[in-house]
Amino acid sequence: MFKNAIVRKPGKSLVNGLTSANLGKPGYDKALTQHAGYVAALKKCGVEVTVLEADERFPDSVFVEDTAVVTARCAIITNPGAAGRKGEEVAIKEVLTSFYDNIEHIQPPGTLDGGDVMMVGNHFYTGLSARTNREGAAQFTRILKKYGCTGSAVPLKKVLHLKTGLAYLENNNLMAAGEFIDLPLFKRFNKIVIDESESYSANCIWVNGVVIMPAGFETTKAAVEIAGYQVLTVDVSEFRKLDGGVSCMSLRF
Ligand code: CIR
Repeated sequence: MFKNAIVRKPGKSLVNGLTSANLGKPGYDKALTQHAGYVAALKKCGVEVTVLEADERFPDSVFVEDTAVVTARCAIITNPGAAGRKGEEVAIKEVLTSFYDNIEHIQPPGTLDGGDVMMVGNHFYTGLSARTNREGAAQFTRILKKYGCTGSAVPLKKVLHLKTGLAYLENNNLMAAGEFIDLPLFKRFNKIVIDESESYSANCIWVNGVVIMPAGFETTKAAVEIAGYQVLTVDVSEFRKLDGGVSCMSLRF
């Protein structure tokens, strides 16, 4: 169960965020409203939400997930892989020190984005992506070992982050899209296979038994409900324009 979540409000500089989506520029006012809706959904799942003010220096800083990996035993501050995002992690570390005694770091030349890490109990799958390099993943696995956890690497082919195409819903249930559907590594899971036309909806989060997912993906929503979950949908269209989604917008622990 998660007790806490940390989020950061989007800033006006959001319009300059990194993207490959080709969906146009996000609207600031709309993004603020959507962000408030996202926070409300987290609260409905019973977590205490720490809402950080916008940091205009970093257009992508609303995507706090990439700056740290928060586990039951330690917080690992990342070295984000995109040049323009390096430094976002400094303020997140300050916040996490009031929640964690054990804080670790990914050190250069290692890079790692939290969006590349999927937690399954004490095991952490780490995507090797344009953002997370082998050195970052190796450091991460060494840190996990210190805390009695394990890690394994998953080379990515197309997606930005591992959790762009995967979401673990506990109880051995895994949502999978695109390149992950037939990957032998994930054979042991009960898979909720996401249709190509709804692949964006693979980026969802399990929060205390409830699944928060993006609005507008009815086939996926029905499949998650059939699997036995209550679903909360949130409109995150403005964040999608920056390749972000519901997992990227919070740290949950
Ligand atoms: C970026 O390219 O870094 C942001 N525009 C999107 C980050 C999405 N984060 C995530 O999937 N964890």
